[in-house]
Amino acid sequence: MPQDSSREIFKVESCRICQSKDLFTFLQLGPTPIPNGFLRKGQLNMPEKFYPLDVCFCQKCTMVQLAHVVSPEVMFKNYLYIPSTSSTMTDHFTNLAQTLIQESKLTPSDLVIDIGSNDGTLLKAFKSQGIKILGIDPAKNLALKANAQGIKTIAALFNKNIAKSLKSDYQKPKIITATNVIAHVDNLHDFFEGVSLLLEKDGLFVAEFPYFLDLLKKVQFDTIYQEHLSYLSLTPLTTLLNSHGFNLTSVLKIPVHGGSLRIFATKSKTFKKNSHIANLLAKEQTVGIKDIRTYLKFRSKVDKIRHNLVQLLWELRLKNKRVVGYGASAKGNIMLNYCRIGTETLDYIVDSIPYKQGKYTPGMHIPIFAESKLIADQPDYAILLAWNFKEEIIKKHNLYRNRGGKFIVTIPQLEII
Ligand code: DWN
Repeated sequence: MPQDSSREIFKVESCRICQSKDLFTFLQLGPTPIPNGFLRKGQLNMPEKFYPLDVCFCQKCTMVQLAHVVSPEVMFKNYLYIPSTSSTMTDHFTNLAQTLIQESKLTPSDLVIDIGSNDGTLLKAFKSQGIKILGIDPAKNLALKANAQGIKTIAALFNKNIAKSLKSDYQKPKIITATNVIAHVDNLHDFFEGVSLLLEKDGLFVAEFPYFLDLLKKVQFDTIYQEHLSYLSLTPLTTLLNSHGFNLTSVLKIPVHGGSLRIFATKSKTFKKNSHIANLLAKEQTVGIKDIRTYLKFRSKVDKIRHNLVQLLWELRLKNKRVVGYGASAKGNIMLNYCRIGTETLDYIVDSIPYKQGKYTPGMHIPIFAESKLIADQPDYAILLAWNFKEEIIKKHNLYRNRGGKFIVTIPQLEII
């Protein structure tokens, strides 16, 4: 259903892939504030907007999706997530560009368009190899930053109309990439009509997104939030791609963001499929993505994580232990709001991003400081709220741990390291 941009939120009446109305809500995490909506001190006493966070699955095509859509205007107009703040993601995107240049035999006359290009981290890697690039991103603050660094970026939310205007102003791209984007798109049919219009006839569409089977297996419920409208698996995605004349040619499981999929799709008539596709589709069936019991089991695992975490923090408080948070991430804010963990439990959160330092987390209003405070203050425990960077973060803090400091990891299960 096309979004009425004048409305801030609306309820999903039918599946965004197959239009079925048979949507089963299996988890309710809300209401919560937008998890990237960090507050300045002066905003703490002002009214804060909370939005529902109900998750449902389509009993016809198995697409897992939020039951409400919050306007992209609310979420992306001033977007604070920047992948280049972590070496994990910078390395990841450099490798992706090199892989695509080699496998697609790109030459300097070829154009690559990145939808949801953010601060241009991926496009910089293509540009450094002499490939023509163009970014599209709805966040004006990020487009400004990317253009200032010589990464041509159009500040717009990609759709069929944008594709039409790009088609008249630019050559057809040989590759269109979309990393951590399609899960954020409400009108997926309009999106893929745009990709289909823009892409070179035998061109390649490459997308990356957190994989729903990883979310299910590792109980990554804190990655469920308003900007992630869909939680993608291959079964419904194949239905969607096929309906726009695309065929999956390859899929690859990758470790970023707790476990993601990289998919390759083309409209070319001459294509080879790799065997992983059939294997993963079969695995989705055996895991039971069509079975309501799968989702009810997931819900009880989520409640167990909440119970165990709150219980542990209570015990630590009774022992007068000092606990802080590490990584003011969107997922961390979902965890904190769902478990009602506030400044009564966490003194503060440390984070490497200057944007976030000096601000407060949405909903629970926990103050955010630079990472250096962890060493200066040496609290007893730090809850790792950015578990997707567990290795990178813990590797930095031998001194903190050698002095007796401990990290609490919550996902996929509670552990103290
Ligand atoms: O879809 C999205 C996924 C891909 O990532 C976006 N919607 C938003 C984002 O989710 P997030 O906010 O959970 O992002 P991060 O990048 O997982 O958050 C990590 C946080 O941890 C950042 O605020 C930076 C911080 N950090 C840190 O303090 N020290 C990160 C590293 C690597 C560090 O060493």
